[in-house]
Amino acid sequence: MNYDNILIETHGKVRLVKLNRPQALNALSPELTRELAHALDSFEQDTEVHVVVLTGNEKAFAAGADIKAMKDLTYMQAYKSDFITDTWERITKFRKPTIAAVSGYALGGGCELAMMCDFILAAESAKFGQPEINLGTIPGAGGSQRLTRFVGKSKAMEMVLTARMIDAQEAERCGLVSRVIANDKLIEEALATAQKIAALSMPIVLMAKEAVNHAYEVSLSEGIHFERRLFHSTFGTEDQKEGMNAFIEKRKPIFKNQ
Ligand code: DAK
Repeated sequence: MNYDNILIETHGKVRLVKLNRPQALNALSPELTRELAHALDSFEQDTEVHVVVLTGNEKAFAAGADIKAMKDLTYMQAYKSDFITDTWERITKFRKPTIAAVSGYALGGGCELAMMCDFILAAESAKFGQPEINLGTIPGAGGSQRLTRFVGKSKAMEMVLTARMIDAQEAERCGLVSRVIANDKLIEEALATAQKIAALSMPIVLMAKEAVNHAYEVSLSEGIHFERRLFHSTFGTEDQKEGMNAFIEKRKPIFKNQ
């Protein structure tokens, strides 16, 4: 498939995916989300790919779903086609780590897409918001649910009800982003972070991601039980033996992803 709306760069085992509709502040059109889903499918199959970094440009990560593409939808069209659900949800099922590197606007579906990644690194210029209420609609890709889990009810409610945007510093304070990075260092730092993960044991990284994600779905005791079982299973891997032996022998581990 040829991609017209995303750009892909290869950095060793890391793929940098750039949303690329600058003329529309990277508004997430159905074509763009289809291309993104297709690229994720191919990365999932490719054992050479360990981590994906998703980014936009300096002005916008993404200013939301494409309003021009959806404004005339009828209820029946949206409901019967389950409007763009499958392509949007692809990233939530992606097993390998994903990092959102956000500069500029991450609004509506843009904020939701960033939240679907495993963590968010924000440039100082980043602005997050769920402004759908201004358009006469509400968040449709999980914003009301994921934002509330990230930042708590009060701030999520204020953002969803008033469309107020928060800047990178506020987003870091309330736990929406893991770190704020100087504007000109964002991609460098996101790639360095991704490379660090890519150098680890892939199956163990997948288990760690699965364990953290489980915390969102189940009770604490069930989550801890799940984590314990995964932890025990790491002792069945060659990479656990290599990691612990390398520590004792004061050398760098050589993981074989086995
Ligand atoms: N859609 C389409 N075009 C957009 C856009 C968007 N979301 N945001 C910006 N653009 C376009 C503008 O129309 C303009 O195009 P031209 O007029 O030049 O042709 C160009 O990008 C530059 O935008 P501005 O001229 O407005 O730039 P400013 O710097 O003045 O303002 C802004 C930047 C980000 C404050 C402003 O563009 C803005 O407010 N944009 C809209 C933000 C917004 O309301 N976002 C939420 C959209 S609703 C779902 C999945 C997802 C969703 C729903 C369901 N399912 C899985 C079911 C998501 C819904 C949404 O995101």
